[in-house]
Amino acid sequence: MPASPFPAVWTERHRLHDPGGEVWVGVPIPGTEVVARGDLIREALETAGFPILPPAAHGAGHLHRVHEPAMVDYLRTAHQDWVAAGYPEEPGQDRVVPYTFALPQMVADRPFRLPVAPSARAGVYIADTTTLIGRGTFDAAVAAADCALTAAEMALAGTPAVYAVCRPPGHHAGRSFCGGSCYLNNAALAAQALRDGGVDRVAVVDLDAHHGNGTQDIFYDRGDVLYSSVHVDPGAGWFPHFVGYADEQGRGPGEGANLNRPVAPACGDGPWLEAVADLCRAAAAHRAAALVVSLGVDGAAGDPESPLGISPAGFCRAAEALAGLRLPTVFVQEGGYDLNRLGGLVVGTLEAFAAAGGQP
Ligand code: SP5
Ligand code: ZN
Repeated sequence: MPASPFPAVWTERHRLHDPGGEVWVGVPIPGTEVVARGDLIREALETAGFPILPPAAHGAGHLHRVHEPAMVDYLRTAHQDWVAAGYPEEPGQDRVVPYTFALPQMVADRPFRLPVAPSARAGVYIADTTTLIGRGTFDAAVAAADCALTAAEMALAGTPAVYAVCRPPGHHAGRSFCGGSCYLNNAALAAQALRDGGVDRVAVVDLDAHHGNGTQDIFYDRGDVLYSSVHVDPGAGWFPHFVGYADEQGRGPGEGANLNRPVAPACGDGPWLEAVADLCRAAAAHRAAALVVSLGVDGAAGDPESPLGISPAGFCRAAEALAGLRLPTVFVQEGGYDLNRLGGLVVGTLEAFAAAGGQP
């Protein structure tokens, strides 16, 4: 099989999303999910000779296959409602950021009331204070979703491997919540598009340093889409904190179709690659006919958002293991925040996949 680069789907519309930093433990800090990420990845792809294609526009109907319509409507209108409420002038915040949260024990067993104040409404749909919404956030999130959907459609049409350069990322966005710098779940949209295009069983393998609690949420009750993830152990104090433990294995028809392999902080390549091998075995046992890879490279040594310490060669070994599945594959960009290494890590991983003949 030739080691030729495969197509990447990218759009400059990612630049519409500038979260303008994040609020962490109450303090506004610069944040790491920055506009430059999308451009650095594009430059690295271009230099390496990957064909770069624009996404096709998809309607809200595609988004509603994995997201609650009310949540999509919220995202669409949140920033304009925020501005209309005057928060940019008083107290001086021009991004949507929640201050109070609809904790389940506070609102359970009562008729649900959508808060009137936009500041409070944010706490219904946004799970943390690091996922800010600016003027162009919704349009950029839709453009990222379009990249993932276009990539899935190319896979359905016979392209053996395709890479969706999604920014903002998606795997922390659930059926009706946003969080962790994610708004719409690009990987889940790709997996659902593959299902809707006639693929009976799909496997999602999530290599991002963090557990993809949004993707898990979306598919937790379903047996047709396996969700599997290696990530830094939430039990060791890491985001997303509440979810991502090994005993979360799916529910009802989805029982056994959710696999979490938390690994220890600073584990390095060895334990991480053992976990990746488990995820590949699970994808094969699931008899998946297509693969979606949530490709976060924030597990890399030196990344500011994770302590895993994975080497560039480690990501290549993971790519080779995925290639061994010989499945049509859609890569979806998630995290990765070391701006000096981001482009090289992504391209190196994709090239290792191609060189290993990762095509059916
Ligand atoms: C897509 C993705 O990788 N999201 C991960 C978001 C993790 N954010 C956790 C927030 C922690 C705040 N970061 C502060 C860094 C200070 N060293
Ligand atoms: Zn991450």
